Amino acid sequence: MFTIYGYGTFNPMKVVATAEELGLEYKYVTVDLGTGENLQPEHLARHPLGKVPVLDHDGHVVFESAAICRYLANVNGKRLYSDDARQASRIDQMMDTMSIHIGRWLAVYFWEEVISPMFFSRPADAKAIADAKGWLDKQLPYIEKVLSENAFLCGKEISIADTFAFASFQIKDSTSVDLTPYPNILRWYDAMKARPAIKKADKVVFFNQK
Ligand SMILES: N[C@@H](CCC(=O)N[C@@H](CS)C(=O)NCC(=O)O)C(=O)O
Repeated sequence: MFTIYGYGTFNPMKVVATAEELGLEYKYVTVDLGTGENLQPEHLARHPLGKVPVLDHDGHVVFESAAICRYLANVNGKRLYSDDARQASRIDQMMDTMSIHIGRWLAVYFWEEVISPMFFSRPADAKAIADAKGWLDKQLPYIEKVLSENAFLCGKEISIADTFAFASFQIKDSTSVDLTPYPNILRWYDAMKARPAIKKADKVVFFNQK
């Protein structure tokens, strides 16, 4: 039995989108970050840093969204991943590029334009946004080139790199991130968004409807 602990944000979306694309049966449990439920002993026992998402697979508890996505693929015949070391390294490379670089700068927009005003009554920090934009202007052309050569981020088939990255790119729908200079990223984004599994994941994570 898979249980995913999450909240209506982008890191849990990476995991739920992966679970849905794999066609898994799972239970989704909301951990309310708004009331600090993530910092209660029950959740700290699952995740020592008090974050979501967390996966519990029959008592085997895993945190960090990338690790969870790989685990879900590995225990499901490596679907959406690969048993070829070279292809797996390409998928890992793309997920790390998203986590460490591009996803990080997209998250700045979400933090500054959505979280800060909503939860801390603080306006977006224009300098933080300008810095993030500067980095994205340098880094997004790489993703645009990748997607001009293939339908998906790691080739002709969807992989966990796509489900993982899609969740970060969703930030564009609630912030001023402008992807119009990148038609192939937008083509990929719209195609991902239209997939039944992604629509389902969106409902589960952002509207709590299983
Ligand atoms: N690198 C982690 C990031 C997890 C993370 O920061 N999750 C946020 C929600 S998207 C969270 O739990 N924040 C609560 C807090 O920091 O108190 C992952 O990918 O799982």
